[in-house]
Amino acid sequence: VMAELFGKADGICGGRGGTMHLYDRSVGLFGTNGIVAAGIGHAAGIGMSARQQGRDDIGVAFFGDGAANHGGFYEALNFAAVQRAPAVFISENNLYATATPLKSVTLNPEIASKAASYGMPGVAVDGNDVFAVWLAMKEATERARAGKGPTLIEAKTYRTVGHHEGDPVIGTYRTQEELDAWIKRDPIDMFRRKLIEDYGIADAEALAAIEARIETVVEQALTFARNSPEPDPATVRLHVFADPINPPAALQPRAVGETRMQGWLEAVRDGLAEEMRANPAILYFGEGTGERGGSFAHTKNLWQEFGAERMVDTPISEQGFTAAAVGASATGARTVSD
Ligand SMILES: Cc1ncc(C[n+]2csc(CCOP(=O)(O)OP(=O)(O)O)c2C)c(N)n1
Repeated sequence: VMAELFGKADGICGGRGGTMHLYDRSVGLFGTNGIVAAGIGHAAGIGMSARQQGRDDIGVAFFGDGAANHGGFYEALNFAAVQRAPAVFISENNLYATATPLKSVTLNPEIASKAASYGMPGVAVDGNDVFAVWLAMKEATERARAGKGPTLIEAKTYRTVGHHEGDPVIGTYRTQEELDAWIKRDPIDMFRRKLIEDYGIADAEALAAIEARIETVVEQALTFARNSPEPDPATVRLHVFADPINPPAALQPRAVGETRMQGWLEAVRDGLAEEMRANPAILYFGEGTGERGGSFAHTKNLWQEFGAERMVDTPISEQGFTAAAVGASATGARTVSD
């Protein structure tokens, strides 16, 4: 990760991602996202894809209070809820979207309460209390895995630094008093006190040893990143297009039965049916694709044949279900987004 932040060749994305597009499939990280709220729908699709493939993985999205005012949030939560997607949505409410106070951009700053609009549980927790967050996450995860659908968790917290390097910590939108009050509630200090004083399950010496170990790991990561080579300019076009573009196999017609003349809508439907029979990982997301079979009958009878879990009749939420399709396709499903 450190090498990635340095833009180096040994970074997890070869230096191409940086903080905005960190991606590491090996640990289940399906991308941080430069577009606020875009990852929320991905998590819905990641959960649906896992369910379809019989895995007990769930989709989890982290986002800010600012993202909770974005259309992507509303569309994704509604779609995830009605699909009972195995997913958890976590809004880290640090009170400000860059410099915009949450209470100045919504008359309902209680983010957890918005879950009720979609018929899913919304849980507000002290985001600086490690145990409270852990417990809320545990319950939400179990609920998702039990097939009961998604949960929205609002972790109430604060950012004690600027939004970005060079952002003044106080001044235009925050006061010194507010900052000081939150620094006193530093989550790591609170956790340390709880472990030592309340639960008596750690002592200061043991925690100091952990901290020293972390310092060493970070130092090693820095050295690794500094010594890593710059990406080779010759690879600049790598990952820009699929390689090869239009693989020949996909263009070869598969001979199935006799040739017959039909309208293109029927041909679309039959082509879809043929592919869906051959590949159980194909999911179809679209409006009106349920029992009725599509506005133009281009999915007629597919819902009856493949069931509602594969022929997903979506709300009118193109942003929500297209994002879900991206998440599902990144995790083993092949998704048609209509
Ligand atoms: C769709 C979109 N609009 C605007 C931006 C610019 N932008 C980047 S971060 C940010 C604030 C995000 O605030 P919040 O969602 O509360 O997350 P936080 O940074 O506090 O974790 C904005 C407006 C963006 N990246 N994407």
